[in-house]
Amino acid sequence: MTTRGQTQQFDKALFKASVEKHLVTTYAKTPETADSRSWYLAVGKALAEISTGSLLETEKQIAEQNVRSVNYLSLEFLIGRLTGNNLISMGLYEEVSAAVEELGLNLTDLLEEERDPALGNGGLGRLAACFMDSLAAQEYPAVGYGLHYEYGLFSQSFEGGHQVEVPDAWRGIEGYPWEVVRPELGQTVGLFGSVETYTDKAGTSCRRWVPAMTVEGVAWDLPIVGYDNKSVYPLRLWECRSPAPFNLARFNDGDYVGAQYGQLEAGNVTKVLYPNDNHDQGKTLRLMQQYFHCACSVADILRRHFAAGNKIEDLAKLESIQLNDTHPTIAIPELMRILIDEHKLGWDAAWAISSKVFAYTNHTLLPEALERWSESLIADMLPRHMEIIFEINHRFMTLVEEKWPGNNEIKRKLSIIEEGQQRMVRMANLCVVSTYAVNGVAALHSELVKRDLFPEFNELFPGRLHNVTNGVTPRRWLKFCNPGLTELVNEKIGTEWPAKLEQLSGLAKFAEDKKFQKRYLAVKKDNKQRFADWVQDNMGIELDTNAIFDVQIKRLHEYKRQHLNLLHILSLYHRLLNEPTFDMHPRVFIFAAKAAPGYALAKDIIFAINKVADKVNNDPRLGGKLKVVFVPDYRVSLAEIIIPAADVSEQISTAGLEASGTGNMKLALNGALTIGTMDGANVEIREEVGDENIFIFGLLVDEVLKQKEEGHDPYRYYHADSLLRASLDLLNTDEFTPGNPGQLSAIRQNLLDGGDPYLVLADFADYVKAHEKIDAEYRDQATWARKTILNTALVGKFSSDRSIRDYVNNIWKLKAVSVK
Ligand code: H2P
Repeated sequence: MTTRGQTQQFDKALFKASVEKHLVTTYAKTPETADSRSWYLAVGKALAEISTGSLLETEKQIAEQNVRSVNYLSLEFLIGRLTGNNLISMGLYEEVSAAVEELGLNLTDLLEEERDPALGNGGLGRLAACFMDSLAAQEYPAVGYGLHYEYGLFSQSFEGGHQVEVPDAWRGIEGYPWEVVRPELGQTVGLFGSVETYTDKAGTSCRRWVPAMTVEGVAWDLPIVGYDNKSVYPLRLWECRSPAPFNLARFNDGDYVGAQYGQLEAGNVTKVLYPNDNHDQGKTLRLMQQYFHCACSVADILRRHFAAGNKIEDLAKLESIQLNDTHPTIAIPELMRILIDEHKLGWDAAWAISSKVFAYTNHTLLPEALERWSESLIADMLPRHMEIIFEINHRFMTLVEEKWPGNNEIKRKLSIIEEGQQRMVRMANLCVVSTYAVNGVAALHSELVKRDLFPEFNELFPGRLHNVTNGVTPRRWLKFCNPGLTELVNEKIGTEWPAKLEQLSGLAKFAEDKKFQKRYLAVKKDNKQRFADWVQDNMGIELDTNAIFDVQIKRLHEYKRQHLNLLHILSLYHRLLNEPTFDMHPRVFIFAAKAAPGYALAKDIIFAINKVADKVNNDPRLGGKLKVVFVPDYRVSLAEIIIPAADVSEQISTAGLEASGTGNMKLALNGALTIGTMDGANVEIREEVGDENIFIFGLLVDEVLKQKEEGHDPYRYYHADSLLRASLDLLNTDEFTPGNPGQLSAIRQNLLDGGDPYLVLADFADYVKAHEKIDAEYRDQATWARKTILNTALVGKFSSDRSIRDYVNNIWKLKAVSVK
């Protein structure tokens, strides 16, 4: 029996039998002994059985058609829980809900048992997950390649307000029900050793790498289920294991390997995801992770290529490899090595292929976040790759000399190798030189990539630099996470929008409709209640759903300026206590964020927000007007309950520094009004929703640059603005840390004596003004309703389906394959 939208044959009795079978045979529980978690695992396994069949069938049909596909290489895929989302894509949500009910279970409760696979830090990893969802939904042939970390991003708790990190064993003891191991796809990866010259049969002198050791790559596939179709694409995650026993005689040769043995335990390579502290620290194990990921993935791409009967010369015709940031850059010299050393192509022939296979996405302009690896580290671990990088650079420098004869300054600037005490390899430069397309992730960001980051490259390679504005999947970020709004939208514009988000514009005509406004606001209220209940149950804080829910959820970083938000909260606290005429609508400030374990100031900011929260949440003098909630352990499943409950979306980075943002899109889609700077995709959100439906403040990119050039003087703002002064000075008292003054002063110190590198003080006054406007406008509920409805209606552009079509049309040139 198949119902509408259902893409899989579904027989309720058979499904129930399968769940019960897995409960007993896979998880060794009986219906009597099973707890909720065992039932969730059994349901997950029963569903995975269906999707694995479809995955194999999709692989087969795509291989038979031998069409062009994209390979998305990313060190991070922040997929979130799969069960609920896959049920929606399979069109089986109601059916499975009914089936488990007959087993005496509740689907919503079961879904809560799934741990988030936290295989990413933030936006970059979440984007990769949305892109896989959109590739499968639109049936553009694709494979996602990532790493099978044993531990994902740490889980976070707070002790006395301080962040504490605990390892995240996301698979649990039983393993993750959705993953399936593919032993036949295993790869062997070399490391260290040397390069030797030898003479081949034809008498030609050749180079080859003789690794000192090898490790084994094991492939695990997670199913990416296409929405409302029969395609299931693999997200292939590589796990590193040691071959038993370490078998190369050379392993015992050189002491240099022996000396590093501790780090070389193969099992360590994919042990844990590196937290993103936006600071390259040249960690050996991180480079090893990157190479392991690339070597396994490139080998698997070639395996598929040859298995379909293709020749190496046709590689660029059939495969594109998208590098998600510079993290998988080492795939470039890896492919060159294979083409030259193993397939015996000459340099030019190899380059002609390789440079048409790779494309690169840049996600940041922050100089400290642009990866650089020391030449000596690469030369030691991957000696042949280092040779190839030198050769790429040598030929590139010839090109630069032709374009700008005798200009050594330009050469120094563009060179892949950075000269200095320790020579460094600039991975972004390697990417731009070696790929056929480079893209930024929002219009403004892509302009800045052209204008400020790579201007000379843009001259040298006209047409190589593109923009693809990010997007988010409407399936997870509206249909799944906001059932109330989904129902309302379905009623007004039908049910096709999850695959055609631009149709949401059909809601605009109801923006003034009083009845619709009421219902829309009622949905928001319900979502706020759902979140408030969660906060009550998990944190013991009571929230009033009549208050404005003001949300900032994202990685903790100075450039994202959670401390600007904090200063505003301090200013409200100060005014409530000191300005007798000051009035404000009750506000709940909601934060969620992890700080990289080594990032001291980020951790100080978390501590300060927690301390301020302790105080204001319990201060009767504030009359309940001000609440602050820092939700611990931010993750996808938390975002799914916070976002639908948000009234205000904080997107307040220093202009020019947030490449795009994607939380801004999710929040606007769910009806939160943005308070934001002219940065990243905020600029395009404003274009779509209109200036009157967004609260823009702060310096523009060029004003930021000018102010930095002229020398930003934080004390000038401090002395000129008494509210700012009062707010900052609160950090020096013991107001929030009774008996311990100075515990929060590091932030104040950074902003005043540390030079305020992210211009927090310069934007403070304008930010406060924008918040006052929000306060006033929220009080007029009809106006607010119109604005929030228009936000949902007018952000259809930010579907990741559109982003993927941009990539497909402008970069990858793929044709959809409809799986039968
Ligand atoms: C980063 C950028 C965001 C961007 C995202 C996806 C690295 O994410 O900073 O501006 O939207 O990539 O392109 P994040 O800061 O969340 O880790």
